[in-house]
Amino acid sequence: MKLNNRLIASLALLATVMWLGSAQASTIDEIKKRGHVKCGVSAGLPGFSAPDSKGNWQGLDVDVCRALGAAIFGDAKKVKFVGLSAQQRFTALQSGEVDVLTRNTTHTLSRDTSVGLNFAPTNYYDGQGFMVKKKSKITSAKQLSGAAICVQQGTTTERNLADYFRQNKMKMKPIVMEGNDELFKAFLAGRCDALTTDASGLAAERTKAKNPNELVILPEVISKEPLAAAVRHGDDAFFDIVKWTVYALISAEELGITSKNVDQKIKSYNPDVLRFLGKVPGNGKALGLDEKWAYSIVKQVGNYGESFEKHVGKKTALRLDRGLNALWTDGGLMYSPPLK
Ligand SMILES: N[C@@H](CCC(=O)N[C@@H](CS)C(=O)NCC(=O)O)C(=O)O
Repeated sequence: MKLNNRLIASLALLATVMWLGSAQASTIDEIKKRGHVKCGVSAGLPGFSAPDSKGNWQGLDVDVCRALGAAIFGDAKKVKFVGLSAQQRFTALQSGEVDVLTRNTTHTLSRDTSVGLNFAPTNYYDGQGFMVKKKSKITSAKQLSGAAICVQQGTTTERNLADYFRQNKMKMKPIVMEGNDELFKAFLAGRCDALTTDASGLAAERTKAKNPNELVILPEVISKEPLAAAVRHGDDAFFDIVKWTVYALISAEELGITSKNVDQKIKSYNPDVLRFLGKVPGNGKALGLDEKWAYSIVKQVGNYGESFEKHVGKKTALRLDRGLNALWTDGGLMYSPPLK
């Protein structure tokens, strides 16, 4: 009898552990049941994520989210965007308010461990910089000793700023705020001498100014900011989907598959192309997705290079170079492991 009770108790414990395990590992089931992916994004960072004049979200980070909709549902529109400040983002992910952050978030050791995140591959290699007003005549960060510097709360930027000034034996006064817009307004109003954040963020903010040419980004890049999508710890299946969705965007560019030529590429003789497009099956099944998952990404969203040029490239207001974000074959760091 005692043995029986113990057996029942052990089985109950095992069942609870298995249930907890499966409950934790079910983001993708929840997404499928709900019918859309919930992505946490920056609320107003032109080029990365911001609503356009018609209220449609646009940007390089937004495209990662749309690519997830395309991969999971075959429909890039099956996504919802939740605008989050830097301070709000991790709580929103942990509480389940969003499934994934596609929000210019730097991959760091502490976020990967203590904050409990898993990072997808970097979708924008960045570094922290400073912006000043042209009329200040400042041309180097080394001239900022004694300056008041505007910085956003809850970012890697805050710590890098302190480190940089300490390392260079310079003093500064941080002006810290949570809201991006209020921070930029404070900078324009002269409450600080310089604004600091990721260089891409500076380029994005500059486009909001009445006269962007009056603002200068200084040449120093003081940190490494690999920006990547992130999911919660403990859900390998969903992590795999997010990871390979980003790789698919990069891989499509490597294979020369674009939103324009994707339908012709189905007739290709290249086995990597055929596997990518699902003509040779296997990748979809391995991820628990339709075999056309990667086809849908490129058809509806484009490849990484297309997304880059459309939102942040030379012909946009941000005018960013590919730089480190070029393919490895062009001297950059963008490289996808094989989709096979
Ligand atoms: N990459 C840094 C900074 C990210 C960040 O939040 N930057 C600000 C300044 S560019 C931003 O995106 N703000 C947009 C917003 O709050 O909507 C991090 O992960 O901590």
